[in-house]
Amino acid sequence: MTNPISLCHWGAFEAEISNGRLIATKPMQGSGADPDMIGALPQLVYSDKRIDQPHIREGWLRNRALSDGAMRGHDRMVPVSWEVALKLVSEELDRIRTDHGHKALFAGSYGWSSAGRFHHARSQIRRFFGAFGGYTDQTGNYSWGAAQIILQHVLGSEDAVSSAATSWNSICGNTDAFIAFGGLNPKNWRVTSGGAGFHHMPAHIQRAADQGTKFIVISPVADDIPPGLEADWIAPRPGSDTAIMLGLCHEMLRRDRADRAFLDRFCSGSETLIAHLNGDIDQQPKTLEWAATIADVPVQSLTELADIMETGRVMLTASWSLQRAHHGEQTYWALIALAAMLGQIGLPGGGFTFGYGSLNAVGQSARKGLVPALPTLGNKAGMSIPVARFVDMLEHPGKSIPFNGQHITYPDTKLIYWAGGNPFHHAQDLFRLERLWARPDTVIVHEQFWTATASRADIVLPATTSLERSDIGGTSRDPNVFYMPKLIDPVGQARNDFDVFSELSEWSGFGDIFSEGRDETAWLRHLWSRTETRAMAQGLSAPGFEELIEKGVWQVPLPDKPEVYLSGFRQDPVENHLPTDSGKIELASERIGSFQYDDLAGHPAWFAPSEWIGDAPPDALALLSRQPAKFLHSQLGQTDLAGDQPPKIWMHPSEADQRGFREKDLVRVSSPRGACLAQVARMEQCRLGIAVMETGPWYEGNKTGLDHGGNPNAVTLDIGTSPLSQATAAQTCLVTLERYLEDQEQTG
Ligand SMILES: Nc1nc2c(c(=O)[nH]1)N[C@H]1C(S)=C(S)[C@@H](COP(=O)(O)OP(=O)(O)OC[C@H]3O[C@@H](n4cnc5c(=O)[nH]c(N)nc54)[C@H](O)[C@@H]3O)O[C@H]1N2
Ligand SMILES: Nc1nc2c(c(=O)[nH]1)N[C@H]1C(S)=C(S)[C@@H](COP(=O)(O)OP(=O)(O)OC[C@H]3O[C@@H](n4cnc5c(=O)[nH]c(N)nc54)[C@H](O)[C@@H]3O)O[C@H]1N2
Ligand SMILES: [Mo]
Repeated sequence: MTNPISLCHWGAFEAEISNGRLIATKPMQGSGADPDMIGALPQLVYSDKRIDQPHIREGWLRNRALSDGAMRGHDRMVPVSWEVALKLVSEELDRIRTDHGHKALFAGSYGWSSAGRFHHARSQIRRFFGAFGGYTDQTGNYSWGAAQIILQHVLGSEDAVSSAATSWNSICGNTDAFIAFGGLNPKNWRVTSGGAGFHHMPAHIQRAADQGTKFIVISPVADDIPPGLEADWIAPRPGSDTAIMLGLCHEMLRRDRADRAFLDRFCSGSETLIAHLNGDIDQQPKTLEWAATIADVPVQSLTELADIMETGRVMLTASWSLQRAHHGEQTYWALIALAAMLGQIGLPGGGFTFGYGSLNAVGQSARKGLVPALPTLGNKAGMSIPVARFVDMLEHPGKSIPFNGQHITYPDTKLIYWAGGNPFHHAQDLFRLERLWARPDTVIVHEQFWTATASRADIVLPATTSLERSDIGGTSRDPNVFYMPKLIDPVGQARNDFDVFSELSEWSGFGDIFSEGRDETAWLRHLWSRTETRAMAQGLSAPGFEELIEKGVWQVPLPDKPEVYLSGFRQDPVENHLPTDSGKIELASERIGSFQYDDLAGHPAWFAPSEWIGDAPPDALALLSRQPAKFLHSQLGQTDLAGDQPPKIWMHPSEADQRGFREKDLVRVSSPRGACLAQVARMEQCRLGIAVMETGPWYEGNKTGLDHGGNPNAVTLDIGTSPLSQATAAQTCLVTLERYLEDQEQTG
């Protein structure tokens, strides 16, 4: 018998099951998924961090809402039956709604959850609270929250970061120079939101290189160049990319190589931008010298970059990390401006696309709309806050914040409900989160594992993993849709999030609204019938539900032509005008200008970030907290992939020498927010003035403000990118390092 195939965010896999137990997992043949991450699934599923049954915090069990929230994470967790736990959840939801109203229920529950689109925990919880009558939700995401807003103004939609991409088929053979701000780090291609059948990015890049594309990587760290690829490397200060892009715009104008006809026909606001580039108002022309000083790179390397851009077909890209920083919107706006100057937007292999270096399958070429999604039920409370502002919301109930031209007034949160996310992984400034997490009356978490978040809840309900239930999964970036069969029985007393919410909604009398009378199989069949209809509209014939189960995967036929982002607009900018105010690409935006935000002009501009290495004390380092190589965020952190603890902090050998650190020395990484532990690791190919850590280690903050788990979010800054998008600015962070001497640590 052949082994069953299933899917997770880090790829498709073959599972070996024996006597009802998952024995081993390996990448689906030919998929290119990472064997270490896939191979860790049995360890993950049977980890001793699994939550075996529902638990209630002792203090809450005794005093409920009157208990001391500061004891979260300290009190004993008392095991209880499902019946007791669900009754308490149900009563508490009812109490909060009656006493405080729907907005007091914070259930935005940001997080990646697992692959599998029906059991997707964040969709389930939002559907439940929609049926419940409303809640406070979260808008946007951590990945590209700043891009999402700025692109709506500049291009009329977020497509350029969320779904649209010039495909590799168009790049290969057409692109002369591929310029990657933030690089093309292969570690990021191990993951696709929803899971993908193919991990072919290294092959795409190799094919492009073989067909003559020259790669230029602009990143503080050379491992952002894929191994084996010959690429030019420019290593700027973090946070300076916008200045480089504007400098190059200025240079194209100076050399009379800017495509004025393109600017006139396809863009609005170019005069305003050009006036800024020339320094008409601030008397500072945005020359290459100006940019080189900000970025701390030789001006010669920028001149050479401009030489490369002058001829041939140029593809510009920026990793998502570049907009997860203070003023992150500007980087994306400036990249679009630079592409507009070159005038190749909408041509094969030219223009810009965001995120080739950020996620597997960007530009892979696949048909969209065929992966099912669980429909939500709206939110009658009409309340949603920018995703990364939730700690601020906990601190300042009633405060009004600017957001994309409007104002959002924070609700007074009485209950937090999370399923499918790990805020004690993803939020910035975790010590602040921990202080404010104590405030609400009640915290309820569905989790598979005793994460830092689950350990800090009042009511913890154990959830199944995607291997313990059946589902349908995939991503619109990849041409496969998977049936994900239930491979093993639930571990311990774990239940599906769907079953928990179904039962809660039955008790509260809105079972029909939430589940619509369907069980798992009926839902999968229903969602699949919608896919069949959509497939038909695209002239495709999807397999029937039974056939899908039997086959395990539907290989969707590829689109007929390579995708070229904005080619339709280029062919006919009137008929296919953009949904912006001007119908064109907005190189200046009157609308953004009218918001009159500080530090935000109506056109792309470089602003020094609030913590800026260009103006920092000599012992400071700019901390890049980037995506982990072998985890998915905090997921897999409970397996052997976590390696030696605490996690590493990489820096240039001379930065280590200057501080007297040897390899593997334990150091305290500090900022005004707090500190975390890390092990010194030297990295030759890295610029000065920076330190690099991976996100994902499990937070273990103590009362002295030291996180023994080594989570960089113990030190990151929790501010919005700008009043425009209020997105995470995690990459803007200065730290200092000192050797950690255990006996000097004060306990308290
Ligand atoms: N400093 C810094 N911080 C960052 C970033 C950064 O670059 N730097 N990146 C940010 C980004 S882009 C992101 S996307 C976020 C990621 O933040 P998250 O998405 O919150 O991170 P995950 O670790 O994926 O959390 C998912 C949680 O859901 C649980 N889970 C999985 N499946 C299920 C399920 O079926 N049911 C239930 N109930 N639970 C389930 C997992 O065990 C895990 O604890 O982090 C952000 N934080
Ligand atoms: N293996 C793995 N892959 C993942 C994920 C994961 O958890 N694990 N998470 C996925 C998710 S949710 C997301 S959102 C994407 C995120 O994708 P990205 O945001 O692109 O990923 P990062 O690793 O944070 O950053 C990419 C590179 O940007 C560089 N960089 C950082 N700051 C600067 C800067 O100011 N200037 C320049 N020029 N370069 C800079 C860093 O060297 C880093 O290696 O990754 C996805 N891929
Ligand atoms: Mo993300």
